[in-house]
Amino acid sequence: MLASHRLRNSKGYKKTPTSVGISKKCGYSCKISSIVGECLDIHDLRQPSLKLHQSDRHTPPTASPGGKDSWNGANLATSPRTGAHGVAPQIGVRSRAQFTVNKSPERLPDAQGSSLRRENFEMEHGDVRPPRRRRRSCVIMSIATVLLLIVVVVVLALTLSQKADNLKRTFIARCEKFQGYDCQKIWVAFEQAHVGRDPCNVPMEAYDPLFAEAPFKPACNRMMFWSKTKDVVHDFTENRDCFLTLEDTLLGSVLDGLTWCGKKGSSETFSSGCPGWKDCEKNPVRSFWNGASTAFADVACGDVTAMLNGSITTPFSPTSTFASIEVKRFNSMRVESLNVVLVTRKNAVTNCTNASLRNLQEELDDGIKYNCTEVAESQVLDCSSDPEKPCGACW
Ligand code: JS2
Repeated sequence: MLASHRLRNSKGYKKTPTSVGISKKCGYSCKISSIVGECLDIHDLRQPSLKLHQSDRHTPPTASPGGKDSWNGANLATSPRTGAHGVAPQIGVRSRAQFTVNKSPERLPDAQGSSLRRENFEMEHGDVRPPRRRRRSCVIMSIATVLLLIVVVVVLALTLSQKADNLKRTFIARCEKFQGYDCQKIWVAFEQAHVGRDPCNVPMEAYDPLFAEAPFKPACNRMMFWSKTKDVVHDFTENRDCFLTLEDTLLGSVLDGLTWCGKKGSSETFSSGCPGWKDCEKNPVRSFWNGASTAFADVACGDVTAMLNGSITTPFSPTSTFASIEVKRFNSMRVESLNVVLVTRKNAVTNCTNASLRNLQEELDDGIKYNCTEVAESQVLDCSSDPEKPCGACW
């Protein structure tokens, strides 16, 4: 619906040539010619059979107050405030119109017909209901709008808090899979790291109390690190207890795949509307995983294994968590050797002579022996699904 006033800018009538508009102020629809900018055609919808026409553009009816005009006996009260049948002032004043009365009763056979006709009529001619009814429907509309807004806000708030509750429920449910831990205490230690803080100002150290509450225990000769092989490595470690990755520890498995953050001035933990991994350095999820990787690599001991991806050109990517955090923490005091398992698919693009793997050897703490084995992904998956096969025989 075009509000005629909006079509009228301060300088007069420049917009779309002709259009039917319902003037917000008067609530009437009228054909507006942007050329002359006047109502060309006005219909009084209260009397669906009454059609106000402006045959001659520039001569409005000079109806005498309450008197019959010369057009088909239409009765036009022309007081500037209400005009004929309460028609809005601008008709009386500026537009010249011809009024025709079409008395054909058959046009409105029954209620359904009449409302249909009324609709078409209103579509064509705008809202001609009496001011009181119009005000009432406006009030009803605004109440409905306000109610709708309240419902939307309430639903949104409920959804958000539900999402936050879901996060806590998931956390506790996953935590309780591990025996001997006080999961409520661990949740509190987890929350204190980010609640009420700017979600881009949560450093790794903020999670130290959490790592103290659920420390990573060393699993010498069984610790598995990985990079760009998340699915195949976890398929292997979830089915075989030969090796342990960070995501197989309590904290790693509880928070794997989850997103969370806090907000200044709020005591809640949110799971949506949080900064992404790359949005800012010190976001809660990134700080947690960097802190967890640091703490997990710090307890690595004996023969350590790393499953890397032989189907990408840089299996040891300098920006990866494995390269930028974990390898740097391997201390030859604890770590005897690092065995790289380079998982290759049919479309393997590299092998153990890959340049980035030479960078890895240079990165390793002196004294840590290095070994690399290319293994077909299918062989790893076979081993995952065959618990009888000894771990050492998988590669
Ligand atoms: C965001 C997540 C999650 O050695 C491995 C593991 O110890 C791991 O924690 O970090 C190393 C792998 O990271 P890298 O080398 O960057 O490999 P990637 O394939 O790019 O995996 C990135 C995932 C790092 C940590 N992380 N980060 N959200 O849900 C999530 N889960 C994990 N493990």
